[in-house]
Amino acid sequence: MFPYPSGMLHMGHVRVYTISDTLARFRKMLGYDVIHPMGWDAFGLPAENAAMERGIHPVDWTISNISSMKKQMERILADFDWDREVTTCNPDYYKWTQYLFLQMYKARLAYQKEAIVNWDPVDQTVLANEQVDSDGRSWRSGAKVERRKLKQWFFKITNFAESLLNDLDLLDKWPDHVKQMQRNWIGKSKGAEFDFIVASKKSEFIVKVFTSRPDTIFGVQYLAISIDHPLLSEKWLPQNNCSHVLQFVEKIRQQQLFELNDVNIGQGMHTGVFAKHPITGISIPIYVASYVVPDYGTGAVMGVPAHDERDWEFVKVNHIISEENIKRVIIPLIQDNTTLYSNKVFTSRGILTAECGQYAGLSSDDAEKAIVEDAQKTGYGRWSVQYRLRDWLISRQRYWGTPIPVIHCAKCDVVPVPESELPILLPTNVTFSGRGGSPLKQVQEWLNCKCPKCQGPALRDTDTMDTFVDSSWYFMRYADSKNSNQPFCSKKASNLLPVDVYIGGIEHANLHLLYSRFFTKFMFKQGMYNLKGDTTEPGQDEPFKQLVTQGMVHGKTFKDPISGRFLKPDEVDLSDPNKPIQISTGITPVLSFEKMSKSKYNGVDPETTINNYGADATRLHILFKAPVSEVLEWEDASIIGMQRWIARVWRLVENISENISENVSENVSENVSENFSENVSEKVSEKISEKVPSASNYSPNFDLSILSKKDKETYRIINVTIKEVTADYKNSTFNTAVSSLIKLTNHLTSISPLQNDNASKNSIVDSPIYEYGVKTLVKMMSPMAPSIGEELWEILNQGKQHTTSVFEELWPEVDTECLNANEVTCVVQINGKMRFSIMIPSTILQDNLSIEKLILESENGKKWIGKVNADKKIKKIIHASGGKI
Ligand code: ANZ
Ligand code: ZN
Repeated sequence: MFPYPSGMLHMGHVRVYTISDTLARFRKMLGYDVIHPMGWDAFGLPAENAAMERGIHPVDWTISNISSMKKQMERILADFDWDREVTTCNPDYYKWTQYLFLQMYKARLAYQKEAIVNWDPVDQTVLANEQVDSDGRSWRSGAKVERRKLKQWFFKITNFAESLLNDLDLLDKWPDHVKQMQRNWIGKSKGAEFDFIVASKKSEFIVKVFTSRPDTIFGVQYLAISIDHPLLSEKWLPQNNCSHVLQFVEKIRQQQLFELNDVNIGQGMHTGVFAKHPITGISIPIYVASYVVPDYGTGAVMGVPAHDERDWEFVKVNHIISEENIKRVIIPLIQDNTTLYSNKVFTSRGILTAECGQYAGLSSDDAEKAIVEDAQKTGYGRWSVQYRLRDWLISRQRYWGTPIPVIHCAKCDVVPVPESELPILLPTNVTFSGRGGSPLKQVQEWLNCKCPKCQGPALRDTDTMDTFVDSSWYFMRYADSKNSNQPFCSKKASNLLPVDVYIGGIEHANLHLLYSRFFTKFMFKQGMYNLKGDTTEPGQDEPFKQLVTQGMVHGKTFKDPISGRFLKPDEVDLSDPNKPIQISTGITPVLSFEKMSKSKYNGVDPETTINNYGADATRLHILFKAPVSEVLEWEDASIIGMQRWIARVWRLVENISENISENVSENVSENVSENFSENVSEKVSEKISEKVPSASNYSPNFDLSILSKKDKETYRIINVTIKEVTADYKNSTFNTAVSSLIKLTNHLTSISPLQNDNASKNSIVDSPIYEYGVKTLVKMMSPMAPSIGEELWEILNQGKQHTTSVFEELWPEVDTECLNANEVTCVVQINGKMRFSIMIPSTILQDNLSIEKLILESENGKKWIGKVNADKKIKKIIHASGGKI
């Protein structure tokens, strides 16, 4: 996920881009043609706020932030394809965002309507529902959100609700909890709609209700409508009651204006209007109630107090009926007198009571079907599916965004800007007052234009798009970032997409990821790309094959144990890292790891870390300290551990290099290297064209058959490590990859010739297996620690004329044949007593005669068997599980 150019890379960025960079380098070494692009989600409010606070134009602020963040990305050694860079605030990009808006408009998926919107009084703009948290506060400014009625642009994402929901099942490489969050967000609800008729002398009004429990229809004792319901008019409200009711509605509206989500369930008032129950004909009172959501379902609810907690509460608070008059129409399947109705409300499904006429005795499931089917025949009801998902409100009354390419003409109404006139550029001479509406309204020469249809005077739309529109298609642009004729070339996009691995924070589970899926489905439907040449194959309109959600980075936090106050760094004595002391009191502060924030004094600046420990150790720490999806507890002590590991690998390499330069004849090493690199480059080109991930690339330059027993074991350990580490990289389990590589380092250190006092330096050169091990180790650590990897690779190849980058090498190949242990333990019993054990080569496991021979010829064999058994005969060979004998 590309970043917002705030100007500073924080630890979260460092984590996500370390993960993606490591994966990209690994896949390149496997032979893939990897695209590892980067861009900037560069529109948005902070740039405008900076303009107001500091008098810098948003363009300048953004560009300077991008350039400093780019430098920081280089410092963490992230190898991005900068030639594909995408910046959403550049006209060459937003031209195509505007183009996509026009395509949406043509497809009738972009429309304008008056709507009650969430208004952020601090940022002076409209927010999407998704940008308001459960406290009713703006996700950005933190201000309590108000509600206002304004004309706004929407994208009809609800048209895609069904495929956005169903296609989640195709995303088998997405975390389940993210898919579940999207399912909940889309919120599909199956139920039925019933018509309750309000009849007056002159005409009738149908109050439609949506219910997820049609089986409870006989238990309806009131209806509740939202404060926006059309029944709330002078025409329908009884005269004596009308002003009273409308006053109440206004009161609720005012309350909701300021307390969006603190809606009191109990607030309701009888409208004085009654409706006829569609089956029983009983007269049902209609209430206006604050709990009914205006834009969900039909904005009206059938109240069933016996079987819904909220309805129970509502009738009690509003004294609609007394408790003994509550009509129970569902009873539990298994009746137990003690529990029956002991909780008063019975919300489960069950059996319909005698009150339910012809449906009495049916189960909830059967009754539901029968009731709705009968209703459908008669016409007073029907099956209905509702989604919680709303259309996407994309208008923002701000300057720093993509202008909506629409013109308003007094004669022709809304006229889209002709595609040939794109982009509609943002004017640059604007003033930022921060008060009321978009600064674009003030720029007269920009605002006034000609109507493309009638050529008369007209006005530009002064809204800009939600920045989530910009980020809903940027991954497609990476496929063809310099195209000036189209958003992207269909063929290029078809070849490259979907994105193989998409990495980013869980906070985007509902917003960005849903919008991107919607845009991708739309672009696919428009025929803008086609992955398989066959449009019917499912899943082609999904943007991201695999999703990795990285966990947060938490900082070490110290609290005063008495006051609970967060302590500043200079208030804690850390001279003994295991025993921190609060300087003022001399006691041990409370230690925890928490989300980094200024108020907790626990932030860690990536620059400082890199200056202190280097980028390689920083990256290794990030990858080693926690699995990618989990919280990472930032601790400098563990970076030091990574530094030490690097130093140990360095020593392993130096062991060889000293000898390479001293002892290896130039000629030999050159020949080897030439053959070697020829091989490699051939394989790379072959693989890139085929996109096939594995081919043998390295035949160690020694004869396996003449290796000593010890070397054979080392060879096996190296190959087991290759196998494990390769799988770890593929699964993004970098923490265990580091563990395995450290284990290999330990082993290589233990056999290192320098470890051996009496070994001459020459013995190193006599140990090609050691060299093979060290080279393999360096290659496999390189994607995680790229600069040290390059450096060590260069040292290892000192003798060569042309040293290549380690990233031009192919990933080490596993020799699967050697993976099993070479020997198995054979336990020898003599006359029922265990006497000794002996190692048997795995190659002769099936050959009992050879096993016998080995046993009898062994020292223990001669000693024991010769003693008790003159014939030296072995009675039985038993092969136990696990290869034991
Ligand atoms: C009668 C009933 C009886 C209900 C019962 C529930 C239990 P979901 O699953 O979320 O779709 N409802 C419908 N529209 C509403 C609105 N605009 N605002 C507030 N509540 C609304 O929930 C559907 C249920 O929520 C509907 O089923 C309705 O109450 C209520 F034993 O109808 B029910
Ligand atoms: Zn016109």
